[in-house]
Amino acid sequence: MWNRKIVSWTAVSVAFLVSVISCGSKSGGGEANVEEKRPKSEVQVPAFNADSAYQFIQAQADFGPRVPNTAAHGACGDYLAAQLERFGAQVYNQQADLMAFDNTLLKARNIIGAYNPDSRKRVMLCAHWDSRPFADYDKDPAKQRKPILGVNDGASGVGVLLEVARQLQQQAPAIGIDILFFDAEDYGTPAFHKGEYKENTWCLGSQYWGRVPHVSNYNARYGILLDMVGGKGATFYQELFSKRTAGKQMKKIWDAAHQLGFGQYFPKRDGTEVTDDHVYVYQLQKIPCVDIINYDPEGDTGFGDFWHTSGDTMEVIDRATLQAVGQTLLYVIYHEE
Ligand code: AHN
Ligand code: ZN
Repeated sequence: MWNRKIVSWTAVSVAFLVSVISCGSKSGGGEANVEEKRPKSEVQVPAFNADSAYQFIQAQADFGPRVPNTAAHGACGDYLAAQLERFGAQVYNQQADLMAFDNTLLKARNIIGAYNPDSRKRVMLCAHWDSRPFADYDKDPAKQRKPILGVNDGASGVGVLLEVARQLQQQAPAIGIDILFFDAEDYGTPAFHKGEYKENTWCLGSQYWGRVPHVSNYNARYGILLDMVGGKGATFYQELFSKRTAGKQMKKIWDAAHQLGFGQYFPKRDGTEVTDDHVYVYQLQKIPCVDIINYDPEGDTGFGDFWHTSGDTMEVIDRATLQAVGQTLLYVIYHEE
């Protein structure tokens, strides 16, 4: 009777001692920091939900064309800021009056959501949220001066990033993330314009942000821009300005896509050079930025038959493409340390 009690208490105290020792070797001493870093293979990457992204795209499309100086544009801007707020970001609204190619003054608004704002290790994710006031590549001349719905060209990138925001709230990555919705990207000089030529008429919102970032002394390791990332059978050939100025980051993204089985969407082949928001992020803030943009080597414009036409509607969107882009993005973000 007594013997058994002594034996069992001894067993308990030995077990306690072992646990103290093993705890001590984990959390104490100089090795702790080394041990706490998970090997990259063990990083848990959340699952991107393409249905959710699709709904965020539909919600934007439901406002109608989001052309600056219209009521739909204002309402959609409020919606986007509220969504970022709801998903736990610190939200900045940058209002600016920007001059268009035809001297129209655009009431523009960049919308920025910051996660882990105090971290100096940052990656910026961007997309433009405005839609084009003209369908200048429409086959029907009667439609060419009408605004487009901009579902792939505009809403797709924003929809993917809203789903990323939702994931960031549920599980924080090791770094800070800024989601930037640039305005007035797509108000560039239309094909039918006969007046005086003006430079830099595209990407007015990112040009403004490049001159006046949402916080002073802003910096990020690099950026990723999403443009037309929802089209069925989309191919993201390697855009050449990105390849030249952010080649290392581009390789990391394309390698991730291939590792995840999305290689057919991300050919490791040269596309063309595109004047897009990433150009101004790099030129004005010296932040390398990779443009993931649909490029169709067969088509007339290079961007797909829907591009700057009345056909840029929900019908061009395929959840499988959203999944490929969104999951690749999450993979890259959650592997940063
Ligand atoms: C030009 O056509 C000069 N740039 C294309 C940028 C763009 C427009 N992306 C979407 N719409
Ligand atoms: Zn466009």
